[in-house]
Amino acid sequence: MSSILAFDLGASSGRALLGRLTDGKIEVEELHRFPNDPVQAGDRLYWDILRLYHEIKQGLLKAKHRGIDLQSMGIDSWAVDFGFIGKNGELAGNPYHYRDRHTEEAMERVMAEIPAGVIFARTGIQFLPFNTIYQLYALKQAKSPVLQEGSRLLMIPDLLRYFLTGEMHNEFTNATTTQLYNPVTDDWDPELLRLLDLPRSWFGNVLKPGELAGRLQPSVCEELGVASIPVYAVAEHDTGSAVAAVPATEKSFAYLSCGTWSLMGTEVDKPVLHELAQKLNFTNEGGFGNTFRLLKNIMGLWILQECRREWEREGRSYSFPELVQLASNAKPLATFIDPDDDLFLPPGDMPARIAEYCRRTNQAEPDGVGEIVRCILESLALKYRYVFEMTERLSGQSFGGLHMVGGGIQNTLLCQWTANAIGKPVWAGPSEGSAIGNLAVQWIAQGAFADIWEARKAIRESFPVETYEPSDSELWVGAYKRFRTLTGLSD
Ligand code: ADP
Ligand code: LRH
Repeated sequence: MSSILAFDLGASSGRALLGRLTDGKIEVEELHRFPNDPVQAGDRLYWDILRLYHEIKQGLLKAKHRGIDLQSMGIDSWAVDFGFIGKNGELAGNPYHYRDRHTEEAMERVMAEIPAGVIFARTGIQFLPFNTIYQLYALKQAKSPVLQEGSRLLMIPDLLRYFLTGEMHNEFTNATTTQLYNPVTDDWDPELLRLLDLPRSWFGNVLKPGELAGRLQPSVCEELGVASIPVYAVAEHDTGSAVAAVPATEKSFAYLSCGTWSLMGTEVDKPVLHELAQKLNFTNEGGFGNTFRLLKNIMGLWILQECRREWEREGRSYSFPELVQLASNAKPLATFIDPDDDLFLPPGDMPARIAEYCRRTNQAEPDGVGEIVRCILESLALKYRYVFEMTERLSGQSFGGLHMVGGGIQNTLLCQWTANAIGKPVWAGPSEGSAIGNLAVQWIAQGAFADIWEARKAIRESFPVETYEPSDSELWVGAYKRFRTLTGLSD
């Protein structure tokens, strides 16, 4: 029996999942879970990177205390963020959170220097204001001291792996999210680096998911009193790991990775680089086995997380199940927001911003917690329909339903409303998609599964998948028309 460990760091929490494989059946156990709260210090919003590293060590210690003989481990996390390792081998500065305001206007400025069409043709990546490319531009403009000759840029899992192994590598799936990686030449794009005056030496060799990235270094083994275990590069972008874990049977399928973000799309063999993909602002993020995720970011449950944080600040604490219960009692299909309006990207008072959006669009403001939560969840479900249709249009496929994975599937109302909105079944599971995809890639690397399809079959047979059949079709078709008009979303 092989025991391996997956660390999955989401924007709201992190966990260490122990995976065991017996006769093709996967069992998982959550060894460790920890919050991932960003830290505001002065004007800046940071990740608490050393705390995250500490939590990874805690996970390893818990495995040791349980007497588990680990064969390997892997780390995945949210994308686009990074740290620099200076010439002295130390972390230079503390990584910024992608929601920090330092990138304000950076995307527009870069696009004034390099046409958007050139950037898209060279990377296939959607235009999000916090992509690594714009963060680097903003740091350069600010003459940040972290940018130095001879430094190395490491994405978040690259950085944590470096602390563990002492080896510096960039991993493919996360590298693509920088919007500086060319999926056709399969390398950092020299032209974009030249145009932005970013030294090639900052960017290292790129490992594909499934390649060995090193072993726990002696100092770490000594500190923790553990044996040196192999550390694999997995699909280190959490969305890449989540999609690897989709328990699909069909080659072409639609998915929604539902957590802090909602990521909806399909898996393709080659990046889709034509004009319509750029116009619809779809992305082609690198995946396991040289696949690409043709998908679009939707703001997701972040808006609900921020409402919850705001209510907590006011002294009202609600669990997610309580919020879902309150929403289920509120008036249906009353008010809508476009979750992807710029208003909702930065942290802050989301209930007030939802009210502002409603005033702007001549709608009555939702009154009370239940109505606000209902507005968020129904608007998400309707936005899912919009992106589902765009995914079908772009890929030329018609999907029989939607696979949902991620922590958000514990919200059964959202799953049901998503089925209602798209008018097709939703298959929900597993909820720990990213961590399970992380485990699957380690097992493929070790030969325990022949390929991703064998791994997906094992996932299908090892974890429950809940089916939600669509209902109330007429109501939702009417609501979708209103939603499209109110939000101004065009074809
Ligand atoms: P991330 O990995 O991005 O941090 P997760 O995949 O862990 O996010 O999903 C977190 C989201 O899942 C929360 O924002 C919340 O909306 C939802 N969620 C978690 N637990 C529950 C629950 N018990 N009931 C309903 N929703 C839940
Ligand atoms: C989801 C995610 C998403 C990125 C965002 C920064 O956790 O990795 O795929 O766009 O975080």
